Amino acid sequence: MTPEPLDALDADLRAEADRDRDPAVTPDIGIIMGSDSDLDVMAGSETGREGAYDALTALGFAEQTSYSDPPADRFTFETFVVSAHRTPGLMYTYAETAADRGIDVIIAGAGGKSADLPNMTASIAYPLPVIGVPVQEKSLPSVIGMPQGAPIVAVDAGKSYNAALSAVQILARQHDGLRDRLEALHADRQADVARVSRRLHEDGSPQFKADRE
Ligand code: RP5
Repeated sequence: MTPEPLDALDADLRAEADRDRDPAVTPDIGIIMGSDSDLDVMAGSETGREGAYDALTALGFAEQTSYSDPPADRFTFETFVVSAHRTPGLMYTYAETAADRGIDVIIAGAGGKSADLPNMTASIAYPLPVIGVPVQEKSLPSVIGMPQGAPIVAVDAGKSYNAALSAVQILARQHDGLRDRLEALHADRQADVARVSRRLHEDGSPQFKADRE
């Protein structure tokens, strides 16, 4: 017997796919992960590295949490937990409905040695592009190891931030405004490097290290 919350989530995704909403009010990017324990890597965390959530919000995307009451922002993303092994039916539904729900790119992350969510999602959602994020180093072979003719784009372990930038690069081919935002973000990062470089040079290594601690 399928548990009721799983059936309900599945039905919501399928109903949304049938609604044929204006693309301006549907999420442009879908983020999925195998477990909520992946969230710090997939979204980013205050104590660790920045993640996809941080990159997307820095680029002016808003997280869409309701299909009927979308954010005012033009560009949005959604986030779900979808387990390839524990909820394969939900994975199938998510990937199969993504394009009809307005999603243009999926970012899929999973951890462990059998990190099959990204590669299976890529197979089902094809030709929608899927960017795989190995949540751990040991997940890398199973995320990128796709057979000939079954493509996935993938980033290095833990680099969901880069996956978000890649997703926006894909969208930017159709939206000039996004290209400008990507360039501005890149310029900010370059300025950060220059600021650090000048400080290291002018303070000297011992002082720089002491200030950093
Ligand atoms: C994978 O197993 C998930 O992506 C996660 O990284 C890992 C552990 O999942 P939990 O046991 O924390 O739910 O499927």
